[in-house]
Amino acid sequence: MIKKIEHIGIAVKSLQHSNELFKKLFGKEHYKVEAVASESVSTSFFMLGETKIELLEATNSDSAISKFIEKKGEGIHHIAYEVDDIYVEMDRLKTEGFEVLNKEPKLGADNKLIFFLHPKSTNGVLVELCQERKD
Ligand code: CMX
Repeated sequence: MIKKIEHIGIAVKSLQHSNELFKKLFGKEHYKVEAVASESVSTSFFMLGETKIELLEATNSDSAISKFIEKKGEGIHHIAYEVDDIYVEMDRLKTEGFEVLNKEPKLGADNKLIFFLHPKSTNGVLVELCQERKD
């Protein structure tokens, strides 16, 4: 079951610059910075009520974030939905005909197991499904 929007990911050119910008916008600091080597990104998180905003900066030119910014510029990159059982949701969404981009859920930022749906199968919006790691 999909429970709620867990976070919205925003692609930025400079985490340092955007941390300052979003600090002014939200009136509060980001609560953490985390590098995700497997995704070639550096991230920072702001908490807004129950929803997080994740800023993503590419750490190399092969990163999905580099390619996205090159093509579309900075902006909303994905919406992440929290699920209660990531393996059940992966099977369900495959069966429903969505294009699942990962063979298995993988480790993402913020201690989450994650997988993605191709934006071509979700009306042009990259969808991340995530679940808190339990171990
Ligand atoms: N949102 C909407 N559309 C997107 C997109 C995004 N974030 N990224 C790419 N696209 C579009 C492109 O504009 C292109 O559209 P057109 O064909 O109309 O020009 C199309 O998707 C390209 O698709 P593709 O050739 O299959 O693939 P790309 O090499 O551009 O990669 C994607 C796109 C989504 C498959 C790839 O970025 C991916 O696997 N993403 C999942 C992993 C990820 O995004 N990691 C970074 C975040 C990690 C984190 O949150 O920690």
